Amino acid sequence: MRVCARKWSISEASATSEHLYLDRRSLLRSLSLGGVLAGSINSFVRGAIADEDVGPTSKYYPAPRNARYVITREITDEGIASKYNNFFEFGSHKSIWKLARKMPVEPWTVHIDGMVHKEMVLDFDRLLSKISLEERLYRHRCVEAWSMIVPWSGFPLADLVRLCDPLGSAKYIRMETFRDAEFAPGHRQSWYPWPYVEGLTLEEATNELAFIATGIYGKKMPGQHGAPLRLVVPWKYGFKSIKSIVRISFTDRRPTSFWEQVQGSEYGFWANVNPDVPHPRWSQATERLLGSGERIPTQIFNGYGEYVAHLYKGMDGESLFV
Ligand SMILES: Nc1nc2c(c(=O)[nH]1)N[C@H]1C(S)=C(S)[C@@H](COP(=O)(O)O)O[C@H]1N2
Ligand SMILES: [Mo]
Repeated sequence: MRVCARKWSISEASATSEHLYLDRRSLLRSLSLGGVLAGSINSFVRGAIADEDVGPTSKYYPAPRNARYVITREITDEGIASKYNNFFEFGSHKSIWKLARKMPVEPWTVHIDGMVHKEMVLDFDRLLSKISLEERLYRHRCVEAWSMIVPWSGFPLADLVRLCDPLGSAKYIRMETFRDAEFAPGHRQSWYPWPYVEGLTLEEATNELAFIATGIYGKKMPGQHGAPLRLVVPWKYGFKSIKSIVRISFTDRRPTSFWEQVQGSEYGFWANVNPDVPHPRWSQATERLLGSGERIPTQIFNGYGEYVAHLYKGMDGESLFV
């Protein structure tokens, strides 16, 4: 096991002290999850890497499957999904798993700031010890026209938003990935606007589909999939589902996401899946299923229109599908 206790750096100095803050009572109040939040704060071995089936959080998996989010098509083979990844911090090729799976993830903290009643630094392990996880089967559609069907474990983003206690005037949530040029070679590619940033409206973030995944395939999240916690917004192109989150900010200004800054005409803020709106350089009408390689029709909102189409009513002036 790799022994490494350093913390990931975040892009700006935080106004909050380094003291790890998580108020149990306010968490229990703000998360209406019922009486399941037992368990004590664990002591743990520092320096565990993400993909080992050991460490303080591995005991939470597998989580019970939520029957509301089941898909009839076959689940993508784990060995394939875990070796074909986008995680530009580790390089722009699809084999970043070899390096990313070794990323150190303990300790891991998430800074909560911006338009909130109280800024906080959440300790990931403590957070998990107080939340009940569930498993959801979701489709995932990359803007590059490949797709997969995977079982994520985690909890609704809406629960985390409630815990963060944003001001009534906040309109957007902005999320940021770690920065570490030593461990993640992509961060040395200075032409990219690091750190990776993504954003949603608060309405999107509190939609029932928006999910914080902490595991996949019934195990805790391996590094290449965005350990220890990543966003999953299955009705949008995959790049919106930001990995390895270290900061969550609330704001009244629409955040500029990483890919929007790189090439806004090809990767916009909304990025909702739509087979009828081609990418400027390729069609989005069909997708290649990882594993079988089968080509299948792409669906509007990636098949999740009944959950999310109402979010975009009356917004015809916006580029909702780029
Ligand atoms: N921080 C970060 N998050 C990211 C990316 C990335 O490069 N960096 N790639 C995105 C893209 S393009 C896709 S398709 C998905 C891929 O998730 P997976 O590798 O777990 O399948 O992660 C998204 N989240
Ligand atoms: Mo993607």
